[in-house]
Amino acid sequence: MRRTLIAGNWKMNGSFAANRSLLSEIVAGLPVSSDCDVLVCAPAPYLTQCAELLTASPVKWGAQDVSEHAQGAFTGEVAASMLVDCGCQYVIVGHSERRAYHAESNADVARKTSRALSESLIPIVCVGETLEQRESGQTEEVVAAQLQAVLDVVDVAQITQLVVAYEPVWAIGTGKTATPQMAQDVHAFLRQQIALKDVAAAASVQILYGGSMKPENAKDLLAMADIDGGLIGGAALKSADFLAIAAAA
Ligand code: 3PY
Repeated sequence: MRRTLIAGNWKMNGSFAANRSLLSEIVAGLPVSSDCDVLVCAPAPYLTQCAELLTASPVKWGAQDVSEHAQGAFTGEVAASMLVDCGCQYVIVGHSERRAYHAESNADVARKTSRALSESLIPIVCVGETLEQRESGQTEEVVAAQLQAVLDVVDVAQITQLVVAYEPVWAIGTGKTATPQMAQDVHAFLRQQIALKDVAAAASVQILYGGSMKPENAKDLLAMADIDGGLIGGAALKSADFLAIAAAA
């Protein structure tokens, strides 16, 4: 049985003051559920604040990106070991905004995934197609290539330490959401792709849906057989919305 993961992706939002309010409201309002994990992925400068405010709570924290390099002369980069130092357990890799605005390729995402795993950080590997790709019938081809690049660099034991997030690019920050069935179809396809490498690992990998998940659609999305949680953008910045999504899980 797979646990549900409700993960907030704060993107480049927040301040010490705003985070303090948001996190204290989340901690105070968290539903008591033993099969749902709650995670916030904060901008790097706030990870130590997350450690300070969340250590005594069940809420986990993680980062939004990681360097593929271990350490050294890489100005501006943040190493996986540094994220671990800040208490992170997870890191998002290959979000479509990084693929689009920072030209991250499937190979880059695979190297970041390997680096995260080598430091025992759980990578949340994002895959997803653009509107143009969906409309031209390329969804499966695109997400399969994105996923395969990662599967090629991990061994079977490591697959079970991955989280995959299906985030259709056309549903990110647009308010549009995939219908539960559209999302389920892609999640089932991704799980089949993993099963080609290892059936048992495929059954245990968490696959999250991301892309305008909000309180109004969370229950129906999370009810689908292969949707094991959400990677939540805008709604993760409002405690009431984030808590409502966690309660729907
Ligand atoms: C969104 O929901 O907009 C996201 O990009 C979540 O990662």
